[in-house]
Amino acid sequence: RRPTVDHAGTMTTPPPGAHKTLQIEANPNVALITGITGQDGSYLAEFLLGKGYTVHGIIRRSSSFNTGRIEHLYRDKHDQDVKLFLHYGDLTDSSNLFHIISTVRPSEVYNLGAMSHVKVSFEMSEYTAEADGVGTLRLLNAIRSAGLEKATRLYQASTSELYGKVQEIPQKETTPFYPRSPYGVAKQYAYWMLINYREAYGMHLTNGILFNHESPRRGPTFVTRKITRAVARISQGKMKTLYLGNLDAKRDWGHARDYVEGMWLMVQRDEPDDYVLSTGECHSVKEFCEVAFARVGITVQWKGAAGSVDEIGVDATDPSRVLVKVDPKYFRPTEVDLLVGDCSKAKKLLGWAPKVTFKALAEEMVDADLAELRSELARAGQ
Ligand code: NDP
Ligand code: GDR
Repeated sequence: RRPTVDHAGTMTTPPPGAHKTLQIEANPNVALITGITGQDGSYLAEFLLGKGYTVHGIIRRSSSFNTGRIEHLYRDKHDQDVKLFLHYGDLTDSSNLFHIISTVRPSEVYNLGAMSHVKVSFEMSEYTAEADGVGTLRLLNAIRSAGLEKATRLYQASTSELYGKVQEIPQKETTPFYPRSPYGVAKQYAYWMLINYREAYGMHLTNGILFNHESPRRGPTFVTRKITRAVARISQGKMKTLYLGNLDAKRDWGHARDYVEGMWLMVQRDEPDDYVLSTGECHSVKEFCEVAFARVGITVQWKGAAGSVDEIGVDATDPSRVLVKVDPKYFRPTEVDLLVGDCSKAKKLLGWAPKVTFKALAEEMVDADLAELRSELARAGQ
């Protein structure tokens, strides 16, 4: 009857015989990743394979290929020494999750699967609650039902969106939450389910409260990638103007590759806990545009009333060339104005620190989009 310290710092000891369940052993060095086809899932799979893990991933059935980000890792299962296995599944399907968990018996689960777009969550609020909120509960219950509650550790992709409306700057593990979207609220449900199951059943469950992290593999509708793809196209004369929403939103942007290492470090700790990962630096959407355009030799100058829908970004050497315009359709019904994290706890306890700077991140993304566009154009004979 191991005593545990709860979220409020109180020591609790379960009563004798409490929650006795059949306990099954997990397969050592076997990880299961939900959301393996996403940005983080692909970097995490690479990282874990590099550490010698056998990696299982859950993929969704789709009418077109959705495994582009992990194609370079995948080998035919008939080959020898295959270490990556994919399973069809979905966080909205309990029996499927139970089947996968009980057959794979992973020692570590990384729950990265989610409807992860904040703006889209206003349009698909119920589905977002199902996948991001209740989906996490389904996964926890699958682990318990499979008898793995003492054997399997789980990482939950929690988010700086939990902080939402600014309560404190910078935001850290103790900052109160005030989510501002159906996505944020669904993730808050998942966050607290983890803490409840940790305290109720002594499970090794960790919330990583990660601030925005990007890469050349970032989905093209998130603002950074939308900007870097447009910058590449504008520089090659394939696009004239980029339409964005709130130019003044401020975010703490890091590199996804750095952040997946932090996820793994959290899971390796003897005791489960919750950690912020961030860079501690905050930049606006406008600043991201400036650095990205500078990479292709264009200086952006902002004109019109700052913060209004009439503000535009023009080419400083040819002001008739409008590079950026505001389209209110990209505004959110409720916005998160400013996020900047304090990751001192992760630095101290995990020895984690971000390596890639804001400028280097934006430049890497522009370079990758330029290279991709050039090869597309070459293929098309242009
Ligand atoms: P992506 O949107 O790139 O990837 C999301 C993944 O989840 C994809 O593999 C997607 O599959 C899968 N998925 C979506 N819905 C379901 C479902 N119902 N069942 C199973 N899988 C599903 O997100 P990121 O890689 O950027 O983020 C990973 C996680 O971290 C997400 O949970 C996100 O909310 C969270 N997060 C992300 C941050 C960031 O800045 N990137 C910051 C903080 C948290 P498919 O490819 O088929 O669409
Ligand atoms: P975010 O990322 O909402 O922080 O969620 P996103 O890149 O979508 O938006 C960042 C900020 O940019 C503003 N913005 C725009 N955003 C988009 N997508 N498109 C635009 O045209 C645009 N113009 C301005 C937004 O209003 C916002 O303020 C990401 C996701 O990865 C979540 O899953 C994750 O939890 C959080 O980061 C941390």
